Amino acid sequence: MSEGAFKRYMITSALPYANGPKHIGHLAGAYIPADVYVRYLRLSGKDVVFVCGSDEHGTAIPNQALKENTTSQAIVDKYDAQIRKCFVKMGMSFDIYHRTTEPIHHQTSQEIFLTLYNKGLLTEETSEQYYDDEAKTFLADRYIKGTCPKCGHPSAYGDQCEKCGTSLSSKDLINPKSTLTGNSPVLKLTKHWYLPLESYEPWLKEWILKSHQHDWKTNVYGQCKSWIDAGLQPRAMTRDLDWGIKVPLPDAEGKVLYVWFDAPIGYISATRALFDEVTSGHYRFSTPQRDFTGSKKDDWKTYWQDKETKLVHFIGKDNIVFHCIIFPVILHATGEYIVPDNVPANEFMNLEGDKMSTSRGWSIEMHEYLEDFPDKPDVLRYALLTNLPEAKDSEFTWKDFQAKNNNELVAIFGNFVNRAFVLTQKFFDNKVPALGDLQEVDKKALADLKLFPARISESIETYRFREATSGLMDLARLGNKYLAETEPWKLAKTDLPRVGTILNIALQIAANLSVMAEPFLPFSASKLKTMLNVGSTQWHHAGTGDLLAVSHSLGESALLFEKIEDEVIEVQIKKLFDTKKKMELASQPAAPAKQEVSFDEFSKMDIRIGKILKAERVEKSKKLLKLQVDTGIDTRTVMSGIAEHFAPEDIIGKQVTILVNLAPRKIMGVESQGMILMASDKDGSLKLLSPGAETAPGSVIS
Ligand code: B3M
Ligand code: ZN
Repeated sequence: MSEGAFKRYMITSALPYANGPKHIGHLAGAYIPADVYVRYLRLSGKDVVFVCGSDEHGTAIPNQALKENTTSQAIVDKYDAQIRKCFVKMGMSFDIYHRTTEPIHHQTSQEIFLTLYNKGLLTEETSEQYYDDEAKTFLADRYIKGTCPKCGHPSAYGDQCEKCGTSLSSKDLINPKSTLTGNSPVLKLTKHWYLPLESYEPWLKEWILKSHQHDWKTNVYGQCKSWIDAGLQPRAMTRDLDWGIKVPLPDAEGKVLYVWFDAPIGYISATRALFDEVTSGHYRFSTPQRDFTGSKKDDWKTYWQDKETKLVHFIGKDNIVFHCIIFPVILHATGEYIVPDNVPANEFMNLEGDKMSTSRGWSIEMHEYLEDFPDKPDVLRYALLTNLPEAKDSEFTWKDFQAKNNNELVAIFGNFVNRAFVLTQKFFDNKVPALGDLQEVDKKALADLKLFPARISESIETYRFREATSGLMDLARLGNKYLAETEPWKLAKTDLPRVGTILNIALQIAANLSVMAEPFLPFSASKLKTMLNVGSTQWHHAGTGDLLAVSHSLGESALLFEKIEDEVIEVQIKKLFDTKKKMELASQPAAPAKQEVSFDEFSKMDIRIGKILKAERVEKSKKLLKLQVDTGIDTRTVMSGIAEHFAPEDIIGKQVTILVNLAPRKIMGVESQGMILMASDKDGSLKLLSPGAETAPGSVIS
């Protein structure tokens, strides 16, 4: 269908798993580009609904609950709240951010499952699945780990290898292990419902390979083609699990819908919830970004079932098969739903030369960025947009982030706007001056300005957001260059009307920037509009030199962007390396056991509870503390190499464990009579071993 044929837009961003914080690679993949697209559509007067929400099912959730020693519900509550808050602060303009644990989502998913079931489109099969005998449970997806048959990665999951991205089934794994007990699982019979993907091959070939060969991105089209060419297989749509949406059939005790069956349906239930909320006025998850007056509860259907709706899914590359093959097959098979017009998936964004990963501590988490740079969501948006992994993996570096801010946002965009404002304040009482006769340089600037809206539109509509963002910065460059060429500050004494003409044009360019920057830099665009004292303008009005009337009073000016100093960047780089090191140490196995000793040998050690009475630094030694310890037997001096870990004042009065019959040794001229026992933690820090409750000094440890 051609662009003009669509009446409305249904835009989705991948539902993030609520099993942990999300990082800036996620933002670059499925979120910021979608937000630019949607804001642009809204500014262009289009009818658009933009949905997202937390993906709260799947084995990733109970797995995380196990790690944090809490319940699945507590995990999704915690991370849904965190992710939701970060998205707001980053300017993500969802009409609704929903949750897949909501009843309306369970209902919608079960309805769609039953539609397929009742049409006889699901096959029932009993097959062998891995089972953990000790935990007494089947091991779905992420409950099982093993070596990837494709790339040899030793901890690939039962559904996917995170290293090479291959989608797997647990039986493909080499040397599989249960993540619950570490045991090797056994095979056991169980019944599941399958979607026979192979029956849809002809339809998929027609729909993707023929119809979308030219408008889908090559990375997306290529992945789909290789999937289809390799031959599709039936895929189980249910799991043996106690966390998820119950399979709505009588003989399905203990079974839930596969998370990749229900999660994309989350887009539909979010839309349904949105229309429920805007028609009832009872808002829980929506923050409608447009006027929904006159809408009806059932209007969600037009966005999902009317052929004149353009459905676009924004995702990362690891989700391609689910959004281009499995979910469309489900939608198509119902006979009721439309399928996506495009799925502009991005590749991955690496970080400082390595793959971004929260679990390895090599990432920039959204919430941490926002804690450190609370007033700079636009700077991150800009740094990501100019560096999107659109055609291939890209790389984020802190130095580049700083350069994008200092050399582009500050030096070009901010500087241009600032100069136009300062001069207008100084010479024209902060009012837009009149336009006099135009010189060649003015005509050229206005003619160039005219080309920008179409140029940026074209990039956005073809999902080339990097290009669109440089288009925006080129507009600021145009303004900067115009001022550099006309040098109005030199003319004030001799030709004030000429200065007025130049500033009129410069301010018109600034006003155009405030319109066209909105999708990319929403916070700065709104600040600039306040400075210009203007409201919102639709995209199709942009490109002209008459956005501001002569004599229009400008608002108060402020700095749009501020320089980021080297020290700030160094702190971030250090933090990155420190976190990685901490995670590496934490994931190291404990030191192997030492050689066996006899009971007699062990009983020779006389270990007691002691109390530190005095502690002082030792001159010329960085490591040593001189301690006076009450051993219950006597008070003695112990030289202890712990000065880098403890301040003397912090350990005075502490109960410790002391080996009292260690042969005395002279250390730095002082006789040390015994040894304080310590645990050295994984991160290299030392911990005192104190009894669990106040214990008399001299108590024997055995
Ligand atoms: N939660 C996977 C991911 O976060 C999954 C996306 C669901 S989109 C319907 O990568
Ligand atoms: Zn692999």
